[in-house]
Amino acid sequence: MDGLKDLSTDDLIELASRFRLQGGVVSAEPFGNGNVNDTFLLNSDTGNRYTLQRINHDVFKDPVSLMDNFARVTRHLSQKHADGQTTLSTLVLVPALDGSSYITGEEGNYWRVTEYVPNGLSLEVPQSREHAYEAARAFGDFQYQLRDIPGDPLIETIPDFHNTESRYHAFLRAVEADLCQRASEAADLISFAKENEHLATLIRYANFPTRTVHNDTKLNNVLLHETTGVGLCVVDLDTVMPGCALHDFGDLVRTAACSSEEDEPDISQIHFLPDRFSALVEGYLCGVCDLLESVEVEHLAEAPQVITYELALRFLTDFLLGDTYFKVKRPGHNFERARAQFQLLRSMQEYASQMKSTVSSCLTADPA
Ligand code: GN1
Ligand code: MG
Repeated sequence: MDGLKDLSTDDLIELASRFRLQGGVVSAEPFGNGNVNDTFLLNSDTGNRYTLQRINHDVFKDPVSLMDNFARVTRHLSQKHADGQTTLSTLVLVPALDGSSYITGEEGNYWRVTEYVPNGLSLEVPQSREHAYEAARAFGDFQYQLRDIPGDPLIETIPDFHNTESRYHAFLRAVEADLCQRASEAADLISFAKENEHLATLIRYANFPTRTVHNDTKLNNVLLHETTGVGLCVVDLDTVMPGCALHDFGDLVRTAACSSEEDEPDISQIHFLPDRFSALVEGYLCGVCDLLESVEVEHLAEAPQVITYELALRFLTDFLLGDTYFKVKRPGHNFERARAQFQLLRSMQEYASQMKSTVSSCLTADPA
């Protein structure tokens, strides 16, 4: 992708030197598990650490507006933290030498630097109910704090991002085109996707309040404190934009109430975890305070199915189109991701009525 693999440590250090860092950078290494952007951890000779990120402009078509969103969101959240309205911290942008929030590099790449968040634990699979609760409380609080971000609505960094119906149509087009002759191999997954078409229209933006939401609430996008497990900081802010609260809740459940990572190749290992789900509902309802309207609360139990279905469609579509969107680590990786998500969906469907009762009982529980 854009010759990135050819970047040496010296290249990264040169990019880093264009930002106002403490000390000189002595090392730069790949960091994190993002499927879209490229992230590096920088260490400076003064002991400071930073993350350097390339914004994938094939995916994010307007990085300048994206960075404007990023700066507005972090400014707002840091003010809330300073005012004592939230215990969560937020990412801190490090300005470039010219004061801008980003730099442009070769081949039209956009780069930014944030301060490294110390003591943060980023999990792929929750290790306990407490982790699930804290992660959900943090994402709920994130939505709550952003309810009054001043100014115009944020720019949509990816239009129709959680429009499941348009994701379904893109999937149908990919099956039809079958550019890479992979549809026969994926026949079972394609059939399952079509059988579940009703999920594509269950949660439409227009039917719910528009809020400023995160839109990529994978468990690994919230840092918990590595020893106490308490929520520290929500990260990965590129898709923070107007959207629907239910997608955030659903995507967290997809990743935090599942026994396995999202690309688990052995589907017999993949199960929905009802005890984690109840912790997520409790944590989310605590974090989000009184923000939600009844129409949102009524769909909390269904949202995880919708978003799991949506991700399965996106992975399958990318597989059919030749792996052009998500980074892949091996041949068939997107196929495995799609298969895993459909398996999780099957497991969630077995628990559908229990999920509804869990939400109802959390709502009626005495909040004190
Ligand atoms: C991408 O890059 P990462 O891992 O934070 C994707 C999300 C998916 C996720 C699946 C902009 O997020 O929507 O849920 O992969 N981000 C974008 O792992 O498409
Ligand atoms: Mg992301």
